[in-house]
Amino acid sequence: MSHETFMGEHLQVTRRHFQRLGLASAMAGSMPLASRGRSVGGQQRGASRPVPAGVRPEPYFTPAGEFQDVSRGKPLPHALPDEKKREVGLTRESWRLEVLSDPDHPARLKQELTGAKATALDFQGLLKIGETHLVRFAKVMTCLNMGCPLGMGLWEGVPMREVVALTQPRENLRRVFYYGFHNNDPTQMFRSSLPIGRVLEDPYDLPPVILCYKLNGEWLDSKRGGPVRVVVPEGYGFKSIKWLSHLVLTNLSHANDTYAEQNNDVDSPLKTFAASLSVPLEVKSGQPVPVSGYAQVGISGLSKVQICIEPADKPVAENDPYFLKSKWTDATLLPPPELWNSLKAGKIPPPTHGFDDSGKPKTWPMRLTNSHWAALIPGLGQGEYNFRCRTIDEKGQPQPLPRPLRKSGHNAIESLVIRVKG
Ligand SMILES: Nc1nc2c(c(=O)[nH]1)N[C@H]1C(S)=C(S)[C@@H](COP(=O)(O)O)O[C@H]1N2
Ligand SMILES: [Mo]
Repeated sequence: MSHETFMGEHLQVTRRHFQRLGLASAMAGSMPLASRGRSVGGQQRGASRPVPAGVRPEPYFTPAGEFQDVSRGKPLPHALPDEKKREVGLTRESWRLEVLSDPDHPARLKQELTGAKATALDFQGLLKIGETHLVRFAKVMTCLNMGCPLGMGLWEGVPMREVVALTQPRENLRRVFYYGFHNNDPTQMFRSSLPIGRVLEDPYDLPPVILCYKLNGEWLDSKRGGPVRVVVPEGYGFKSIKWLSHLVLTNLSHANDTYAEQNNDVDSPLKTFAASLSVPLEVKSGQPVPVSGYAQVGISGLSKVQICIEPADKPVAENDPYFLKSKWTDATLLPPPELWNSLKAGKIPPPTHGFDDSGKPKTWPMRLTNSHWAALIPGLGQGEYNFRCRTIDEKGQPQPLPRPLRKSGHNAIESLVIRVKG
């Protein structure tokens, strides 16, 4: 989807919102919603910077082919020729999953699932589990350090615990390591891990950790990690290993994720934060300024999005890195989409975690997904202003609190300049 089409869609939902407020004319004026670059990490980018692919008011779910891709591997596993994919287990027909005990820190299992013993799980076996244990949930895929989402998906599969159970673990099992196809080159292995407790049980009403084989109702394609990937509902992207080939059951007590190598915090779940999508670069004095954007709803939920506009020459308050002393006003959180256009029939099929049987979200905004917001700033006097937005989570904590540290997930407050002409 092109940048123009994307912004067209965003404008459509926000326009509907402003029209309900009787403000259609305010928007007609100087084409105030002309898109501009989003800021990332507080730095303003050029006006031509494309809107992040993963942020969609409608159709809301990102078509699989439009996710942003950050996959590693030389060659990229999804770029291998079909014949090679068949040979290495990257097709539904050839896929096999081994579930092994870690030789260095063994877990005691009744049996391993191995290729050698012809007990490895195949795709039919996985689907069989799905007949009785199907899990489906909405989740935004976000890369830890990038902040901007790679895509919003409706992910479908079976709980990892059902596959672990096939080995009949007895004791000495504290963690699951897992990795996928990596061109048979140990230096290319991209692995992640979870405490066994998270795999066996779902705290705080989270969906289970799944072995995923469908996205938005279609088979998971090769680029998104198919035939099978892990999806960890509350995790950043690096926990959701693609081209899954191995689960290793271990008695080691700590993480050994590939992502830990870059000074990343590999245990912290998704944060809540807001970002703008449409803020005018320049407006006329006295004219109301419509602004809009999205918020990622992390583990602590979302109660509000707020905005703040201050003269650019206002002295920066001391000891206030999070602008707690600034004057913030509430933006409007936009309702869920009426049609889920990227899905067949435009509907969320039952059962889906967090949705009722008619396909309506049980709560909104919904944790682990994107929400959209809009606000109208009253007319301003001539000059330059800093525009900021932030979230307040369900516990009342303003972004980037309670977790402002950068390496546990991007959530810096962004800052944009609006010029008001006489
Ligand atoms: N096997 C494998 N899995 C992987 C990766 C990878 O490079 N190789 N990248 C991870 C990272 S860092 C992210 S952010 C997500 C991105 O998922 P997506 O490609 O579906 O957007 O995949 C994760 N899973
Ligand atoms: Mo990532």
